[in-house]
Amino acid sequence: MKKHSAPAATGAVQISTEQLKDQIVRHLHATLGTDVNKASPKAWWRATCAAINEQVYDGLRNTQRTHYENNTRALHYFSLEYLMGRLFSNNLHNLGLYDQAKQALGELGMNIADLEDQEEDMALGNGGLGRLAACFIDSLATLNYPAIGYGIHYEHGLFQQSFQDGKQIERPDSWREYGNPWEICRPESVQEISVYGYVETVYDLQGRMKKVWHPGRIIKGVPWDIPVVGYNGSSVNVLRLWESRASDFFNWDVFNSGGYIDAARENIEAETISKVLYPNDETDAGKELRLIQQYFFVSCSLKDIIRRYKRAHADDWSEFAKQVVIQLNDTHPAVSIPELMRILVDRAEMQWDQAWSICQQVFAYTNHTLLPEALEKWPVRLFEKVLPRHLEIIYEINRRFLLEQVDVLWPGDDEKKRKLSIIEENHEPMVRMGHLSVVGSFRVNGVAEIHSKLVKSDLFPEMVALWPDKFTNVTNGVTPRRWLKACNPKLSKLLDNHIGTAWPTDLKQLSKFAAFADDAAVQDAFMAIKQQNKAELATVVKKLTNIDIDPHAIFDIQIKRLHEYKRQHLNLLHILALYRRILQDPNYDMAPRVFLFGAKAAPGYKLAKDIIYAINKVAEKINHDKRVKNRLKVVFMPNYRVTLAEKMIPAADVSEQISTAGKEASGTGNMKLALNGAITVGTLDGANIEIAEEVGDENIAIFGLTVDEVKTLHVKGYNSADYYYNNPEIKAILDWLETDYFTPGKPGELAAIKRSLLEGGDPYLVLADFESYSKAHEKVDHWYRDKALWAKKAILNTASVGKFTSDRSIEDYVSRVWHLEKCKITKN
Ligand code: GPK
Repeated sequence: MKKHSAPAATGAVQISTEQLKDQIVRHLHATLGTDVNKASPKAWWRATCAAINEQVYDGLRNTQRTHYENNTRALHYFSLEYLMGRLFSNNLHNLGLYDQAKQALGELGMNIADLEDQEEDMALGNGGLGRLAACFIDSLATLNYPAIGYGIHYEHGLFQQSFQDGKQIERPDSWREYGNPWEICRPESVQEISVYGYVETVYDLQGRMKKVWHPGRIIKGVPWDIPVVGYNGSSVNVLRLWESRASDFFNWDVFNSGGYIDAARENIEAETISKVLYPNDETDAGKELRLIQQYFFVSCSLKDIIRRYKRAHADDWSEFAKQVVIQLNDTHPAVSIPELMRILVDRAEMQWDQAWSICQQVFAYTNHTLLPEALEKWPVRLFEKVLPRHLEIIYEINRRFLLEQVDVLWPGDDEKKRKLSIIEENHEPMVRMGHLSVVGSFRVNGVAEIHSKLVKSDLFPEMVALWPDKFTNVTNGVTPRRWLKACNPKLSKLLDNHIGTAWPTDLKQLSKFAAFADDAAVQDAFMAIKQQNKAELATVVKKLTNIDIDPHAIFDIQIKRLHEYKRQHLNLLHILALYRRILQDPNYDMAPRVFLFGAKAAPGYKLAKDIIYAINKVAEKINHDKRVKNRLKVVFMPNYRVTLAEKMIPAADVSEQISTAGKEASGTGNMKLALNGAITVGTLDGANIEIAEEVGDENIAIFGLTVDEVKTLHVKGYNSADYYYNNPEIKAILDWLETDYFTPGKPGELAAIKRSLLEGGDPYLVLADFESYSKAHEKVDHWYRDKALWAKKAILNTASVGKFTSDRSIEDYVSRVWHLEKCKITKN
């Protein structure tokens, strides 16, 4: 076996363990006002963060100076969500200081893992879209691209989930109640933004018409900067998050009694804007506060960008589109398009055409879903109330679009105009944010090959006819620093020893590991690591749920938001089928399996909550049934989040990626699990298709209808009842759910699932895919019984998924969309 030396962190920070110890102790004294002999774990954690920050801030200063000196073009990522998780171990790994910090803390009598557990997750996102943003800013910094992430500094991130008698309970997440060591408040860069009010038409001395917006409310945006440390101490970029406050302009100085109380009320209203993240994933909340959130952060961010631009260019706008590119992470920040138009036309007094040309060179839009309920639309009425001037600008954008584009290609075709109009003319007129985003952007991308195809064919076919070159694909990716190196240190060491240490920034190197797929010693080492990771997860499971699971069983994991289209209930039906087979045949032969779930349901999503409840109730029954003889266990992990994902993913044998074909835009959990050696049971949907291409058909268990078959079935007319009446197993399971078998004394409590699949018409084709899914699992069961075969497949999964690094996604964006130059950071 070839041995490689330990990772030599090239650009990494140089500091001795002794110096690191001194820094930690110094911060314990000088920053925390405590001492080694009485400091709490929290104080130790904070002191260590402060010591880490000394290195981080060096990098931050160097990066900002270098970018400024080189007058670099920069990417501005606009996202309502950043699902960052913890930063402690991430920052240490990226600085190349993890092992050293572990050593230093050890010598000080502290265990680094205990300190890591002091940190709250920074959960400023719902799921895939928010975590993608976090992976992207890691890759941007690692690849030395000038970039800044803009978003909202939510006081409360995604709710904390617990179960009470199996039902989801939500509690507020107060991640920074006692401060957050990773953020820097920048009062010198405060912005003020306006909402509400009315628009006045005035004429200047030359008789030119001008629109003047008289806002009803002014709100202050306070920026908080989170340094984003690139791997190997390359760039340190910034995530800038805006917190809303009442403007100073209003009112604490109104000191008569009535005024004072009114001022306090306005204060509260202003601060409400950044109070809480909307917990809906892929549903349009349609609430006034949400629109204000979107506008608030977009307006603050654009003003921030323009302030920075003007430092170098004053009022000369000719370089703006060369310096600035803005990526819209879904339509959530799409109000930036009329906002930039307003700034250019109303404020900078630019001609419309020139302003529009700038906009169309600056914005690019990523679509993350085709689900109709996720496509944002705002009632015109609401827009008019909150952003009256922006509505006028949208009307003008639309008027010109319909006249100069649509009517030119389809003269006199009112049907086309109706379909393409940014304004949906229905009973209640709506602003279509997807249409606005496509019209206002120079590039539009989907997030996996199939999804990008469907964006073109099903969502915006006429827009493709108008602008064929506007549309492209960038398949998602995940950062291998967090999702392999940091979360799976044992596997990382094994890889270092066999393929060298370059893989964290050159993930295609993993393919070299395929050469060891048949090597018995490597197979043993690989499976021994999986076994240890499973044992560690079993301890976590015991602590969180008090359920005992056997680390020798297959760990079969489905972790993602709870959604009908993701079909956790298909997984549940299969579990019920296995349980029933065991009850019917006490000798039913199956490799022991533990089914693990992690998922939050949007608080208002009734059926999603019903599914959580059903899984919990079925779990209770199965886990206590002696007849099962430990062949089957079911665990629903509470409060699934990034930190839990980091413990579950390295322990997974099987990865459940079972969405109805055509519904999952890409998925990114699928990538993380395969990277850590899990075998995918999946449909030909989203990035699963590309994973199958990479790992080969014999190393993945594909099942179910394809996108084309789904379409055909819907056209033909799908009748779920046929499957219920024709498949006795399906019938028995669904009928079972109606009894009180799983909810003693309370029959019917789990019946909503059956109803949705029968009366509800089974819109996600659960019953149609059930049999094929069950077969795929039988195949997996057989594979697992052959230890060498399984090890080989697992190794080949890890070795084959180098494509799915977010570094590759970023390089694709750079060449297809952003056209940035790398900027090597110089030290001074
Ligand atoms: C898509 F539209 C949305 C949304 O509101 N939230 C969200 O997390 C996900 N997504 C897709 O569902 C995933 O398939 C995809 O991998 C992820 O975005 C990142 O692109």
